[in-house]
This record gives sequence, C-alpha cells and structure tokens, in this order.
Amino acid sequence: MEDLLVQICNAARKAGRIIYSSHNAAVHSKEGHFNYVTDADFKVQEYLKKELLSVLPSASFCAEEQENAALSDSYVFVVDPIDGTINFMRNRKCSVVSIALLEHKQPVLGVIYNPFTDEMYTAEKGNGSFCNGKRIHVSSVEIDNAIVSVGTSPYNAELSVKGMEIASKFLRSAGDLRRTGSAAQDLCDIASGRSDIYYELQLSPWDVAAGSLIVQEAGGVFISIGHDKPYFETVCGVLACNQVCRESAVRIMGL
Ligand code: LIP
Repeated sequence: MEDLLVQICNAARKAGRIIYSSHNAAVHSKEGHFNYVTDADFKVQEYLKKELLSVLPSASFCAEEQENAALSDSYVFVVDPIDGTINFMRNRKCSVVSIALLEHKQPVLGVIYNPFTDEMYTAEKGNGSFCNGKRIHVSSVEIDNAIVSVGTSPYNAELSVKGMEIASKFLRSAGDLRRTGSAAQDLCDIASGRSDIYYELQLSPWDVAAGSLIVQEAGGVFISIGHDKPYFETVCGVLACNQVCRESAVRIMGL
C-alpha cells in the first residue's frame, strides 16, 4: 500500500499543478443555486482518471464531474478534482484535490493536496495521518474555545436555514466560526488541529471520502449523519471533530 500511496500522491501533486496553472478557466452552471464547474475541473478529473487507473487497473473510478455507478465492494477511487471550485473561480487560493481509495465501501487510503499551500495530507487505514510526511493529530481544545468550521449548503435553501440555526447554537457555545468553502480542506484542518469541529448538512462522497480517513487516523471523530458508520454511497450530512468536543457537538446538532 505504501508504494500505491506514493503514486497517488504524485498524481495529486501533478493535478495540483494543473489547478495552480489554470487561469480564467471557462465556467459552466450546474443544477441548483451557486453550483458551478470549470474546464479545469474536467481537465484535472480526466488526468486523474487516466493516471489512477494506470496505477491500479483493477479499480473503478467515481468522481464529481461524471455519471457514476453504485459503489462496489472492490477497489474504487473516489475523487473530487477540485474541491472548492467556487474558491478556484474567484482566485481565493483555497481549493484542493481529494483522492480516496475505497475497499468494501470504506476508505483505505486518503490523499488531499492543496497546491496553494503545498500541503499534502495523507492517511492509510491503521497507519495514522500526515501532512507533508509529518504526523498530525486532532486538537484537544474544549467546546468553549473551539473553532467551528461551518458548511452553508448554498445550493439548498432549506439546509442553508437549518445550517445557520446550528451555526448560531455553536456561536453561543464555542469560540468562533469559520467558512472555507472546501469540505476536504475543512476535514484536513480538523485532522491537523487547526480547527476543532466541522459540520455540513449535505455533502457528496467525493467531498469527504479522503478527509474522513485523514480525520479518523488523526484521532478524530467522523460521523455520517443518520448512519452508524461512515457512509459514501450518496449525499449525506457530516460532523467531524476532536474527541473532547464530541459530546457537545452531537448535542448541539441534535444527533
Ligand atoms: C464544495 C464543498 C463545500 C460545499 C460547497 C461545494 P465543490 O465542493 O467542498 O464544503 O459547501 O457547496 O459542495 O463543489 O467545490 O467540489
């Protein structure tokens, strides 16, 4: 698995270079409010599909900007070519490549690369989480000083309202809020201890599959809302946090 992880990291870094060098990529609307894709998303996805399937030909490939078959129990790459697409469109320099390898519908490898910070987050099931080869771990910050990263679900008015109600509850109990616009980056921030709680009420498997493993291998909590274990077959709400804030975060979210 170690050699496979190295090859996936190499692919992620090359994909990051495509993102970093793609300026003024054409933008296309998708279904729903504030939901877009760029030609850079398609270019990165096409590159990763070819590269990853050359590394592991027996695997299948699931990604944001294509039609996907149901997850099988064999190896599946679950890929978000640019997580934080709108950040990319607006040159906000907070977009990442997210690559997970699933077996039996659960991540066994996770790689998230931010080309703007040159940070490569990795995790292999059972072997811990790393950023640029250095071991990372969730924080031990308690709820009253916690930084809570908020997912606002801009494409779904009902979820946006509910998400803001939850944000208001956290603001009364925690330290402060943050909004990055990239779920995968939010999960890396939890894993590295830069923030302490992250929630979003509807995310796709490619937004969270890699980050879920990176959080858990960093000693953190990853909850697929409404499921008894991490769930990656369709959209799902997510709560991720350190162990110290778990009880409070679950209570505030009414889980
Ligand atoms: C994004 C997520 C973000 C969410 C956005 C969008 P994308 O993924 O990372 O957390 O709030 O609505 O879904 O579309 O940039 O890959």
